Amino acid sequence: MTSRIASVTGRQLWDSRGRPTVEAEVHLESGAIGRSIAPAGASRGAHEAIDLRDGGDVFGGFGVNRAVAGIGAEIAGAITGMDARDQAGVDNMLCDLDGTPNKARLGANAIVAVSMAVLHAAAADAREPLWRYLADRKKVRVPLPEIQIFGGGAHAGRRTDVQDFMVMCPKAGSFRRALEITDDVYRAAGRLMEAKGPLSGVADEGGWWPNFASNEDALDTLTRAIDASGHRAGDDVFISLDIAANELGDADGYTLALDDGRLSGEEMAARIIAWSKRYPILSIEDPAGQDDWTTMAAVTAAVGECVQIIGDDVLVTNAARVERAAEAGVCNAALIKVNQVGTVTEAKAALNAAVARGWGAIVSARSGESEDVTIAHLATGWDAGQLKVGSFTRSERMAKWNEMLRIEEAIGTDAEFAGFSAFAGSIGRVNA
Ligand code: 2PG
Ligand code: MG
Repeated sequence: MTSRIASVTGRQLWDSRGRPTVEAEVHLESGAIGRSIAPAGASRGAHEAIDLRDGGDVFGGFGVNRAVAGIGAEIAGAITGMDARDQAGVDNMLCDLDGTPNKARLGANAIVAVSMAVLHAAAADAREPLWRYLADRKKVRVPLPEIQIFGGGAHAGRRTDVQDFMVMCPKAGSFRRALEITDDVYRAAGRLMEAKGPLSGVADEGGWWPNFASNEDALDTLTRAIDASGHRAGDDVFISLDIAANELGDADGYTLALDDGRLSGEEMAARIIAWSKRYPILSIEDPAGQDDWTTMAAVTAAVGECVQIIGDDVLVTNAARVERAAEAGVCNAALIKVNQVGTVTEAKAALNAAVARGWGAIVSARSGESEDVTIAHLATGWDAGQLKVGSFTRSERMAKWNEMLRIEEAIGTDAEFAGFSAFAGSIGRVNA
């Protein structure tokens, strides 16, 4: 009875956008089993690891037959017999086997599914829930959620330029209470949207479809929704934005199609800084394109003492990029998406690099998701402090929030909600 890997298989499943995705299943000699499903992004950075898709006409080119075949053949051949508890050893083997800098040959979708399945198998072998296996007896906090109310950008036919309009409730005291408050805001926002005109359903991550005249109209409506929900904007509920500016341009300029067209990097920084002063904003992700570190650093220099500035496409969960970005004062928090880099070990290294710099860290879902709840366990077990999953509807999102409720319950009376402690430097203190 050992924790050695006995078999590795892959299969094609379907994700929340109805596209094929990869599931990996790992069996250990002890009988323990681990399974995990690869997520998929829509607003992707150029420096991300690359999924292997079949191309052609079938399933819009999104087929994963080649990725699945690679798991059952090459990957299984390489890691069968390895100890599942040696996550770094397995992940290094996966990287070496792939042999490309961006996982393009075997596919980040295949590699991430296998890497996470091995982790699940190791936790099952230790007879521990994954979060506790990762915490390794250290005390961990229950992460602060950021939850989408309106979804725009690449997730909603670009109806707004800004991609995610979210809320954070750092004073909630518990994860359970943060969800209750968010539900109040989500429903109040729905009523305001209905009053504006016909409600047009929801975007890719389940947030309300954004029928707005301008990006500021969305910010005004969200602020009003918070107040209408019976909570206080800028006190117990704050706004968090993912600008996903990589989709809007680069150092040569940005296009805010809903507002006034073309902005230079300097004008973009000025616009974001003005928003952060005018609205109860606590966190802003990717206010500039992936290689426009000048604009990003300008925003961080101006408001980084009181607003969290998160790097997503800018950092792509890459420890080396986190180090370089920290040197350049580009942001003060890192978004951590395992599939952006490809393996659990590399994602943890990026998180460690962020934490070592005193940054905030947010474990995040992708816009294409599934019932897989691994990220709830990573956010808790790694003590990241924050978790981003998408909106407060749709089961691929609710599965993660619900798993967090189970984890909070399992931690019991010991559970410490991260709240304002999740933020870098003075941000928590200034806003508390
Ligand atoms: C992001 C994510 C989640 P995607 O930009 O942070 O909202 O989107 O998975 O499409 O990259
Ligand atoms: Mg993002």
